[in-house]
Amino acid sequence: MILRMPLGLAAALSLLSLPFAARAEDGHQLWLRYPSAAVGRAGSAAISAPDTHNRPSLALAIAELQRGLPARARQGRFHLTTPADGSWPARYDGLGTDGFALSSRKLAGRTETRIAAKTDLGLLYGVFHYLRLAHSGADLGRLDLVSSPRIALRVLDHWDNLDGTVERGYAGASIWDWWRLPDWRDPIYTEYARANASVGINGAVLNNVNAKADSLTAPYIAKAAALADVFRPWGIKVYLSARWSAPIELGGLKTADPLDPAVAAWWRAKADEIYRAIPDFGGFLVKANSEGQPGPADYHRTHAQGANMLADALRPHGGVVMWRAFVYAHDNPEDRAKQAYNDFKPLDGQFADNVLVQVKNGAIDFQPREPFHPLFGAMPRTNLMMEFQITKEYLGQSTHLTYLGPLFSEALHADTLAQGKGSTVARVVDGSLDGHRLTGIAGVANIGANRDWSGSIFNQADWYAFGRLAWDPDLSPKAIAREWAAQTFSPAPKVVDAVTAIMMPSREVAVDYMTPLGLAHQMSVYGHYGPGPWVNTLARPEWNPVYYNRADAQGIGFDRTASGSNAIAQYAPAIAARLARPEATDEKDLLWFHHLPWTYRMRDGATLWDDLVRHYDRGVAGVESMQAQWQALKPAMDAERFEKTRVFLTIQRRDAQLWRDASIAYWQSLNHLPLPAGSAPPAHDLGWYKALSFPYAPGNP
Ligand code: GCV
Repeated sequence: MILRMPLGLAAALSLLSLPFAARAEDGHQLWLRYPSAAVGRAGSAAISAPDTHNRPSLALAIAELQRGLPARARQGRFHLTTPADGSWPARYDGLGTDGFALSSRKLAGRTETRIAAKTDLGLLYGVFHYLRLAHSGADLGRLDLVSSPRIALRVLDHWDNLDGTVERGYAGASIWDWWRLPDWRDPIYTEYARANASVGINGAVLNNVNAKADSLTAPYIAKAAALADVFRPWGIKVYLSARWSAPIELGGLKTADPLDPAVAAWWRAKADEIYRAIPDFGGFLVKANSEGQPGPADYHRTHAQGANMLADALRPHGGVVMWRAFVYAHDNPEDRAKQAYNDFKPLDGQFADNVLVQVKNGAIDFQPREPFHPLFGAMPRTNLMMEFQITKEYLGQSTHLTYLGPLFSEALHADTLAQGKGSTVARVVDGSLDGHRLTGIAGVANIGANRDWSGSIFNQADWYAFGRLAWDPDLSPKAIAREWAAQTFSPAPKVVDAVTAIMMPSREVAVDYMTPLGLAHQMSVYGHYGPGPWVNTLARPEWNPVYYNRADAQGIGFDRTASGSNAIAQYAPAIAARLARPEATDEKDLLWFHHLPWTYRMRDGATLWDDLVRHYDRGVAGVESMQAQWQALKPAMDAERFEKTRVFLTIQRRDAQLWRDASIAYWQSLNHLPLPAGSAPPAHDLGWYKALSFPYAPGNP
């Protein structure tokens, strides 16, 4: 079938069929702006594609191509094909499900572009990739590429509560309108699905891991089913966080013991009920025996026994269990960083084949920098999936510009050495290291009801980067920043260069002003936003910053060598040997692994104290430089997005100073050391910083 229509009309029609932002530059259109200058003028595009009857993903692919085709590609011809539609080139046989091939050539002065995929969803991904190239200024006349996702399940975890709040959410209320679902299907759901599909995300866990059993009741299953219906053509499956004690709370059982036949039967019936409403339901995500949540350990059963019981219930339907390894217990005096490994490593090989153990990138909790979690590489007979946090609980939340591409990439490229050099975390996660087929990666979503979705324009880049790295963990964060900047602002090289130059160092800048040299979890009690290195009053020891910094008159840092908690022994022997010696430890991780005197000599000859202060100074200077770089971009920016980012950078500058000054004031109250030459004293005394209070910080549970 050849579709030929004036592109102006095509664009108008597709705008009618998809919800569209009336206000132009408030960030709502994300990276999918397709600037009207490029698509709004008359012209014609010829698209040959199979009949779309009963092929909703194919229909979406065609509509998206019509909607987004830039002026310079308008005279071309496009062919969309799958093997079922004939004329399938043998060289594409190796394409994975969801993968696509893009090729183009000039024929009689016209560009012929072929988008080929094994599935209609692959075609949709191919179209999005074509448009990504088109709006990033690529040469569209000589394309020849194939691309398949390396990881099968590319999932957003929403920590959204049924009352509309979002735990650790900094972009307003939840976008799920549970109250009016399933009747009212807000157009935002389609926009959400489209944005995710554009970067290859194919799953959404709808509710918070701190789950309410209500999500598993019939009315809420019907609500989830309505969302699943909207998401389906975009290739997105829904999953639910399951509360372990639901058989008691909903089923009236006396126990949730996974080995009790009545409990297993309850879950089987529940799974059957869900699949009747959502035939392609993805499965359950479970937080068990962690931070007060119930779990199998309440009945002296292991995580594997718990996960496998649920997996049995889902297996007949093709569902999976994503079982979180984020566990630590208040009554366990062991170093918190060691507890998940201690619990899970002995269970390697015991998890069912439709279980994925979901491991955070580091062993504590989404800090500005953490060494990779030692479970990666330590459980070769288990499907391990990665959990990143896209929402920036510990990285300045919505107002600090801290691009997470480098953080994600750093974790994925860490070498576990589990099977010699090159045993990267990415190869554990994509299954290639240990031959796993069921693979997954999750990102805790940073999406809310704010017009700009993520609480700031630049936070959108973290959502984007997560999707792109989930598709291909080897993509460079810089290349991702460039393509995001081109689509979000302008493909003009000057703009792309300048925006990328702001983004790339930004995470390191935040590390510098918050938690340099391997410090971690120094955030205040008020929503993990500002500084609180002195805090020692929280209910559990490992919730207190002093637990992590261990600072006193003599020194600072957490000894995780053999003379301390010996957490380093959880890594491969060659890594542990390196980490045993401070002088062989990467200085970025120094105080994560070592307790050192303030006078310890760093590699550059400076004392640890002087170096620490310089890092704080560098952090503040880094924000100043981001401000100046942004200011210089003003002529190239629309007023609305320019101003919002400008103001946010002002907030970030103020916060960076606060972080620096408060931290230094506290360390000085312990070590009484002078500041290095050229470093200004904190603006206030320690008491002033301690007295600051921010009781209504957003996102707190
Ligand atoms: C969903 C941290 C956060 C909690 C979060 C928890 C988790 O502790 O502060 O809000 O709870 O991680 O990942 O389960």
